[in-house]
Amino acid sequence: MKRILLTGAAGQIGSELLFELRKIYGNNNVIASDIKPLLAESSEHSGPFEFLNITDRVALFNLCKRHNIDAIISMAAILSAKGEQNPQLAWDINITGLINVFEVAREMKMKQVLVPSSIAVFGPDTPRDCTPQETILNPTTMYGITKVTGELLGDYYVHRYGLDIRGLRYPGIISNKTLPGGGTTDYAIAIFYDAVKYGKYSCFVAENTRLPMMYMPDCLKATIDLLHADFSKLKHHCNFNVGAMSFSVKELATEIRKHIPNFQIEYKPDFRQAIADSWPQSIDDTPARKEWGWKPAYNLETMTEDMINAI
Ligand code: AKB
Repeated sequence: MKRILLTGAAGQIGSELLFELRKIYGNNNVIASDIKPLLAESSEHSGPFEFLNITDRVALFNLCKRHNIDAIISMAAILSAKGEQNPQLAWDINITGLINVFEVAREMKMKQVLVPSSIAVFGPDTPRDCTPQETILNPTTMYGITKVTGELLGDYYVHRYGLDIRGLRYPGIISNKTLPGGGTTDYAIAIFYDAVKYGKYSCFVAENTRLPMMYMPDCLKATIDLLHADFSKLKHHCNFNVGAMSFSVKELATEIRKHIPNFQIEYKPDFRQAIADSWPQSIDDTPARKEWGWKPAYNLETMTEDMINAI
């Protein structure tokens, strides 16, 4: 039986992953942790929660010992836009925090570690369409730099110490339970809330900005499928591309208008435009499909319908 520590459990992905993990492993076998309290009261009461600053290795080690942890899923991270506003913080959380997780896992001989990466590992000189998993990785954001470093570190711990570490590159994740914070792809969520509430949205990237995106149910499925994949069958470990859908803001607005016909959108690109322009428009996820059977369920139409109904 696994005893899992989930860091970043109050975040956009962590808060929903927590419920899925508790369904599979049992409430008391999944310890939620974050630097801030969990938002939904129900999550707090569905199982153990601990405050944790991931940059504090001693606190992380003590928590893992106290709860007899044998697997860590580390969702704590500073995302791309916030990372550009505070690069040092992004490095501290995304790299110091990550190496703490790897070191504690090594010392305690843990069974498994899962750490997410991101499409932010790619940069302006990466091929932008159907971007392969193995290609040029020269990111121009601090977030991207930490994610490339994290993938390399993860692979290092696999080969050097024989640890079971896995990771996948999330595209923009669209969801309707916990709002994201500090990402470039956040517009693809804010647009739905403003469309439903006000019938209009002011977008911080231009209308032709096209990025790879994924709906939360697929994100949870990808994460759990990779977690359960047979390690001996994996040729890659910490850098799986996972694709689902890819659309421009203009195409998303058109899709929203099928449900909210008078929806209005204006474009006021800010510093996040340059980040979006440095990322792929669509990605090739052949290794994830071949090595652990990845297959998304949602496309632009089904995701939009579900989002609007949920909000
Ligand atoms: C961000 O926009 O920073 C994240 C990501 C693509 O990793 N959503």
